[in-house]
Amino acid sequence: MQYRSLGVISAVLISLVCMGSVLAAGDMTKQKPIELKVSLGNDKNAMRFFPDKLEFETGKLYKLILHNEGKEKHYFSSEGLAQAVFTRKTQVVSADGKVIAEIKGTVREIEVYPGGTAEWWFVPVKATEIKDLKCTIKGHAEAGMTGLITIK
Ligand SMILES: [Cu+2]
Repeated sequence: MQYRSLGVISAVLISLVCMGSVLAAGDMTKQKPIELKVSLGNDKNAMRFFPDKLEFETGKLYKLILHNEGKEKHYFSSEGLAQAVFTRKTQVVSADGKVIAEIKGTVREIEVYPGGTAEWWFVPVKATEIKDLKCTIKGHAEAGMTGLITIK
């Protein structure tokens, strides 16, 4: 009899714990973000994304840190990525690492000035291959500023 009630109590506790984790996973934008840094140009090559092959997984929260190490401004532009993610927010970061602006709403393109940093927080919602990542400044994509994004 005692063992039986222990069994029932354990079953109830186990279900409560499971429900808790199900509820916690319900809001995918509240996870601890996976950080990924992309440099827009650097001193060796001003016309490239480093890295230029990006991989994400659906259902995980990412903090994509776009930092311009070069001497001219660049765009991180991808209609395909914009359509495959849910954007939680975008942040503008000052030179000393403080968040100085937070923008809500969908994102398609981010322009980052020399030395500047922007963070795009998003959750991929669609598995796909995206080939339209580029810098939209005239001549930059042609010079090699393009990239490939895979969402698994
Ligand atoms: Cu550019």
